Amino acid sequence: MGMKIIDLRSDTVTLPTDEMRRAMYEAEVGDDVHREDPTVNRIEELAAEVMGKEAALFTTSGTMSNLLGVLTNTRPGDEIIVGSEAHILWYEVGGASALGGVIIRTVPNDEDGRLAPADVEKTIRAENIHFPKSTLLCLENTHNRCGGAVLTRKYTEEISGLAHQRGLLVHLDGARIFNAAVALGIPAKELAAPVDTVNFCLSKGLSAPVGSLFCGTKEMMERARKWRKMLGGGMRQVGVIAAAGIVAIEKMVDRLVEDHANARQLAEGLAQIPGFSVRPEKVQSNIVNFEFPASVSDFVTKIGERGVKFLYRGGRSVRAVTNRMVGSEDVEEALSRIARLAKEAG
Ligand code: TLP
Repeated sequence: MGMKIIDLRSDTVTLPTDEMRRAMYEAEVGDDVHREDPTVNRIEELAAEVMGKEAALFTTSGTMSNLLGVLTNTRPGDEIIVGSEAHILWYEVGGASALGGVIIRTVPNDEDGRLAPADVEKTIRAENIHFPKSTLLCLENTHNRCGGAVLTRKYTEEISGLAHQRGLLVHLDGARIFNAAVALGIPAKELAAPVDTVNFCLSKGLSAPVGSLFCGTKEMMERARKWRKMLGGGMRQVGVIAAAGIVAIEKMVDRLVEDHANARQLAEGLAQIPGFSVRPEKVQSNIVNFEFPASVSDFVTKIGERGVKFLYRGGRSVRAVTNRMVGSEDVEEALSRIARLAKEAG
């Protein structure tokens, strides 16, 4: 019998909507390296508008946008400051160092994805013949490894103000900035206002198949465009992809509240299953980090065999990310499969 697969590994597994596929089919296109793709030009204008920046650049991925954040805002030999749990540090293959030639210095992230201003302050290098120059602070909102934690506008202003005062620029990894905006009930541009450059992704909760946007000043985007070309990211009739991204920005943001409600439902349900450790009150967006009981060895593999997919984080730690492919009734079904497995094991 067909068992429904409930995939909670990531919101990157979302498939394009029918409206996106139609928009892709009908997209007006041209050679974007010559800036002649009207659909790409449109998404870049739209992205700049929603982030409140002068300009934007369509990129292949969040990884590329974040790398552009480093390449555009620093010089080789500089030091960048990132959170100890930052995606840039953990999951971007060390590109900032390998390709940007920068030193990555970390400051501890608290469980809410924040960096303590005092820690940032003391990490910024003074002027000294021996020292590299601190030129960039990187933030992340929502914060992936910190369980989808949301940074508020006030915090973003405070920490960015400190960096600016000391002569650093600020890059925001806003891969899931719309989740943060929806959770706070404010426009995304308010969260991006205090920073110099921001990345956001189309291919996560917003369900587009490919693409991210890197946003900042016109002058920064001109330099970033050249870096993107060097990285092999100068694409041609890429309006075919951008068309889906326009639907993502215009139509897919508001429904993120459903993913957030489902994440809360999942966390509350897990809290009821003996041995599972989770803090539902900490769930602010679409990510739930939890621990499974010692009695259920190999939890992720075993529950995977029963059609519920999670991301294993090491030890007894697991990540779930709710997304458009998983409804409230699927969360209920996942919880009952988990409860059954736990009962059989323990
Ligand atoms: N994150 C992916 C994996 O890399 C872990 C996921 O499934 O969550 N910034 C943040 C905060 C991200 O979560 C991701 C993707 C990226 C950047 C990179 O985006 P892509 O995958 O488009 O390069």
